[in-house]
Amino acid sequence: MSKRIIVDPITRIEGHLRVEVIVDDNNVVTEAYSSATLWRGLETILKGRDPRDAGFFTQRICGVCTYSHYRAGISAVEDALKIDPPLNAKLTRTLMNIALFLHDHPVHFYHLHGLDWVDVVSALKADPHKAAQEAFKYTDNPMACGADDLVATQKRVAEFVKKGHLGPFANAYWGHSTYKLTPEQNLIAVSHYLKALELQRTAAQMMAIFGAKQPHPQSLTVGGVTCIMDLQSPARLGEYMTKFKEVAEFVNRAYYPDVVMAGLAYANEPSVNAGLGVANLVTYKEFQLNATEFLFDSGVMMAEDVIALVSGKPFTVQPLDEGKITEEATHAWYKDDAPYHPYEGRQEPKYTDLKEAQTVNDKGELASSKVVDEAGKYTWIKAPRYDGKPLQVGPLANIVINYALGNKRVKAVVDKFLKDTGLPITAVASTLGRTACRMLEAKIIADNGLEAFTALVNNLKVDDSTYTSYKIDPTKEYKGRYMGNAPRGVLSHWVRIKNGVIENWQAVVPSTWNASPKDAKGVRGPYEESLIGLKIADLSQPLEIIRVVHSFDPCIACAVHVMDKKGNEMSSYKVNVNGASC
Ligand code: NFE
Ligand code: MG
Repeated sequence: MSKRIIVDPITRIEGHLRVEVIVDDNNVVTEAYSSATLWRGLETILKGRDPRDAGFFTQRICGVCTYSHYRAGISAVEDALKIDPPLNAKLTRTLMNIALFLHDHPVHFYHLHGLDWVDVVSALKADPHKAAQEAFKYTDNPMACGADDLVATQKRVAEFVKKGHLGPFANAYWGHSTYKLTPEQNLIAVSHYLKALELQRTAAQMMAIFGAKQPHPQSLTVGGVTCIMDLQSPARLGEYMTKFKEVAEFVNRAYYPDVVMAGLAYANEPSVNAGLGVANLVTYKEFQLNATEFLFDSGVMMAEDVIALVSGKPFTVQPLDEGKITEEATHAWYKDDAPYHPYEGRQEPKYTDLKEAQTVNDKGELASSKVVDEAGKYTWIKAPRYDGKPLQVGPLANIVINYALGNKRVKAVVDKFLKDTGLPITAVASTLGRTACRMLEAKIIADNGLEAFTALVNNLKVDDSTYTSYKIDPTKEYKGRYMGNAPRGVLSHWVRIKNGVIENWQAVVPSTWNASPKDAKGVRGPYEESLIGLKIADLSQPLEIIRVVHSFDPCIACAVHVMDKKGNEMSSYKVNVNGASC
């Protein structure tokens, strides 16, 4: 008899996500449902507003990638009004985006996802001297991994445990059979977990140098940037460079070696060396480095081309056709099911709740429980599609497509990683690959980001413009969009302006692509698809499900752009091993 596992909410993410899976008699996942459980309606709030204010609203879509939505809100209006901001403004925006990515990716690996790979309790059993030696296997210059550092780390964690204040280390599945690091390796990673907390502060300060604060920076405006005093201050520019180097050093001396270590240890673990899921990938050019060059390029690769690439066969990378993007709501709690291009998109809510079902609870008793309505609507997240097909977005898509395009900066780093781990290129197409590609993306930014800084400093010597003026003609209609890459993948905002105010605004967000429900044809979204075939060792401890879903770095606040008016109903944590018959 098939069984249903409900993980609700999946924690250590932004927002509220419920995942239900059906497993067969061998505990292998045969069906999956990704359900976002809260709604807000930022797109509705934007209607009728002055387009110049849009960025200040869109940045409130999320508390994590606030900058991504801020810049998207500003840039979509610039696109509509055909404004080309000065190079100084573009490069300042790059520097702020670098601050965001170098903040976000390490936070994800260490503080949101790391404990899926790292057993903190095991780290307490490690020999710190052996661990200090072990750290040299993965880098010539390990950070925070001297024997003294590691003794101090163990003491800090042990004191935490002794007081019973487990904080972020509570409620995990310590000792789970799929944890693969040795106690010494776990200790190295825990030391970096603590160090990464300090790095969060530094990266936030990098953003605040030009953005005035973080989160929710304030210095972008339609037409340019307002941080003129900071750009004219050598001390402020120097401060950015110092902090950049500090964070870049962490990426190279801790993050990179830790992912190499995890790659080696987990290479043969079936729950992470599969799970690519939706193999259609998209990325968008990002990180303008100078007047003409970007660090990453755009492209779309459909599944057959991704498979050809990793099998060493001929493949193609297609240019992105923005006209092929739609969002539909067959299984989402909105009125209009049909697919609409984002310029025509709509989001009138139609909530139909979960459904009552007889399931077997943890004690083996028949009980009434709420489960997703498989045939009906089951999430607040719409289903974005490209030419009618789901796409996976995020660092995996960005790295694979740029590797396929022959992007030299990307290829060098990916080839080094494959050499350091001995992994084949096929290993990238997996849950482990998603986690590794996020680190590789951070490393490529850390290794090349100062090019944008140098270009800005040089340009400021000959050009002091930071703003392009413009007029909005209330008798004219405009439409425009922003496309770019946020830390979780391709982000687009689409605006139509009429009578001088916003007529329609749609945000199609990275986590909307990845957390998408099924569409009218029953085709699954990326989270759902990546769970199919996953074998779960112990149904009462579904760590494998959490690890796969976390590898996407879910942000459900972004995906639904929502705020709950009635209060938070989903505060109870439930891992329901209920042998529901289906
Ligand atoms: Ni809320 Fe976001 C990013 C955007 S959502 S974190 O990155 O855009 O996937
Ligand atoms: Mg939207």
